[in-house]
Amino acid sequence: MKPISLIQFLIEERRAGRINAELSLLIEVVARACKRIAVAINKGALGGVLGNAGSDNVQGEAQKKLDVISNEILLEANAWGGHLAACASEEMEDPQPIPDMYPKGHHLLLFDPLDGSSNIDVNISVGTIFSVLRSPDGVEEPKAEHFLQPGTTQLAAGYVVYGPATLLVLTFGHGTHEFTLDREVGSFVLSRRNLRIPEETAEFAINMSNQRHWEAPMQRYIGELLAGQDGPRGKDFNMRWVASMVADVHRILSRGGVFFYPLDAKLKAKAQTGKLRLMYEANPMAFIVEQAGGSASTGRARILDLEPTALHQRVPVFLGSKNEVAMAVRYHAEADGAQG
Ligand code: AFP
Repeated sequence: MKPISLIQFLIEERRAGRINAELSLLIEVVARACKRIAVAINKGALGGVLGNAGSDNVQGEAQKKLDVISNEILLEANAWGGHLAACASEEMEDPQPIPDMYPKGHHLLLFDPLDGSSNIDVNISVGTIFSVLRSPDGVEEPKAEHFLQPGTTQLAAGYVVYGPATLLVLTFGHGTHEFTLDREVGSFVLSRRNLRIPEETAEFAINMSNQRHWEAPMQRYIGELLAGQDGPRGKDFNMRWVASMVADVHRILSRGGVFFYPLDAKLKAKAQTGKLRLMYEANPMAFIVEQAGGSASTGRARILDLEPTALHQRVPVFLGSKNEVAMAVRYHAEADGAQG
């Protein structure tokens, strides 16, 4: 079969009436920006891009040089095309308006420009995550409050994983599709259509070093997986943790599995409601995973149904194979019920 480029795929989606020209352009622009990010990452130490930038982001986390570079690449690429009303990023406290000299579009773009960036200096996969919303009608200059729409309203979501190959995974709400960057030609090419996450799995992803801080239902659920064949589950489970959500989610989309970043006492002590950010990490990943037949929950609610309260809000994240997410959610409901 002839390879299908991302551009051709977008044209077909337009013809099928699933996206409009502006959204198609937006995805093209984000994909082009991510190719530039991939080039910067690939240069590594030779490009002088490793290490800390010497600044903190809005969450008080030390920024890597590549966090700052990736953010700038995405902002610059998206400023002038006329497809956006505003963008928001993990790296900026407030949304970035479109400069007055350029036309404005009807979309809002949220992104985590370089997720997993603490892995950069050790040459482990990192990624870009993005979410697209409609800008509310009649709003000239969107503010943070205009981005606070539930995940169910996303028009598109995707991520790029910068690994051994650079891959783009994308959904418009009609399945989840994977494109591989052909470096010689310089374009993303459809490599897998309609990814499916098996309902059953024997592989989980969690940062086990936080075990003693977890809530009781999380302790119970993971304890049963660790007990393996001798425990109540009657089978052995394998564990993987890359500490780059994009890489962990991509593995789950490729061979199944379940990912957890639960709320724990360590986060609560810092007055945090989770580790991962709702608007540009949890929501787009939840959309992608649900479109591939998986589930995504906070342990107590479906992520896509959450009513956001702040641009940089954090939430617990459980996502992946349906049956495992359901079991972990059931243990939380039982524990909450027992507490009255
Ligand atoms: P960084 O972007 O600061 O490296 O954080 C990555 C991340 O948000 C997500 O990609 C990982 O799943 C998670 O944090 C890893 O967190 P731990 O370092 O606590 O395991």
